[in-house]
Amino acid sequence: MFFSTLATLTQLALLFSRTGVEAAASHRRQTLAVPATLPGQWTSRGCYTDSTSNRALAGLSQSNGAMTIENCINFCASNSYVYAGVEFSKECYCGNQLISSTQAASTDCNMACAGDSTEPCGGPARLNLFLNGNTPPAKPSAPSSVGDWKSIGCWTDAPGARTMPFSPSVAQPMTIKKCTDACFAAGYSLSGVEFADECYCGNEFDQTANLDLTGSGCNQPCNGDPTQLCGGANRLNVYEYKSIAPPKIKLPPFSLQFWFPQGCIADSTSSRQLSNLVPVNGIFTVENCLQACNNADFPLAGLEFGNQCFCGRSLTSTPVYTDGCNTPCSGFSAENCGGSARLQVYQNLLAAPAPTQKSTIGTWKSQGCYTDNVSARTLTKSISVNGDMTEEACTTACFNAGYQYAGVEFSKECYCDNSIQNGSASTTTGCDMACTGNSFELCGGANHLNVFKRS
Ligand SMILES: *[C@@H]1O[C@H](CO)[C@@H](O)[C@H](O)[C@H]1NC(C)=O
Ligand SMILES: CC(=O)N[C@H]1CO[C@H](CO)[C@@H](O)[C@@H]1O
Repeated sequence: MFFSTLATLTQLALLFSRTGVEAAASHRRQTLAVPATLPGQWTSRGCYTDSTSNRALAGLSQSNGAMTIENCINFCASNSYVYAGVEFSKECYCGNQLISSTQAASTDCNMACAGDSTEPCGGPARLNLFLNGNTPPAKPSAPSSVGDWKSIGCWTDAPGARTMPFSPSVAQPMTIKKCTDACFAAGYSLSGVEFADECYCGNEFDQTANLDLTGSGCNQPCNGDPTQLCGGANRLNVYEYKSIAPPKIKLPPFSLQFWFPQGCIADSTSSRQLSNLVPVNGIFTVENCLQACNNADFPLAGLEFGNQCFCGRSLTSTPVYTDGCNTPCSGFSAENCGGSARLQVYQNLLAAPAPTQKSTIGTWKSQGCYTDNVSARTLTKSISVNGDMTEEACTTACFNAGYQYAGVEFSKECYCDNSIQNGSASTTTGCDMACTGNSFELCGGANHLNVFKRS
């Protein structure tokens, strides 16, 4: 039984392989030729590459069992296209530009037309291309506005995570206006056209969306208006309705709800107000910078120059509030991300920033944290200050009293001297109390001093 089955299978395999050989042979015998006479002024341009994910001819198309070169040319001509292309036996594509396509070997276009077995109708991912003799019109572009909608650029999209959630029903062929009209009617303030004939609407973008900065992915003319761009493969030309507040990206997650703006302050490249420059995941927006600082457990975030995200536990110097935080975020132009030498600061009001010792206060330089001992003081002159204690208040009091050293202790004490006394040692622990007068500043701890020395 086993052997007879095997024998049968072997015979079948031989039979199939012989059939395959004969089919290939008959295929070779078949001579495919472009008709000598084509409709109107149309001429054959040869065999060209195509791709299912980015069509070489992005206008109208059709596919049917009666496809011939003449049928395709007549279809494209009646729809005012300059290019026609037949592919994979029965497909016909029209367009006014050849997109990301190059000439291929003529032997690649070796499939007979479904409607005429003597004519070549391209091949897999190969077009027989025809031109009507006219100069192709100017390349399509994205108009800066369409009615009350203005262009906000070319954005990425993905089938698994749509940049905009709603796909309205729009009568083909697609134009930008048909899509903005459909989005307006459905109550949305953002409208995007994709892949020549798709329309999407939303009020905010998904967080996975990215601005295609070069715009090169938005390269397909609308199938209903060859002068306009309608996105591309996984690319949207997006329009925003003018009279509605700027679009926002998807609402920030719960973890960002306690972050609040703290104003615009002057910053400088030589002395950063927030010392940690961090990378941002996804597009560069305010929200994604806050998220980066939040994830790293920083209570302060600052945006600068449109594309820099800084995090910190405290500002390095007293902030000077100013204007100039008006540079659009590089990832999302509807939001501002600081400016040139301008830091737009946000704070997580739930996370109390850890206080730190200033590195300098005028001519005073930080000496770090020292141990102290009530019966053998590190700095032996106790001094009182006006108002609540801060590092500045103590250094000022010691300066006025003529001392070279100043130290703050136990959140509210100030000591001065001209040198470190009684063999006190520098330490990295024990200075952990904020000053009573400034919660961002360290004022020593129990039996520990933050020491400054004047130069
Ligand atoms: C503090 O100073 C006194 C006097 O020198 C000394 O006896 C004592 O051990 C010191 N205490 C500490 C914790 O160093
Ligand atoms: C306990 C002790 O040694 N105290 C000394 C700390 O330093 C001051 C100033 O040098 C001395 O006067 C104390 O005797």
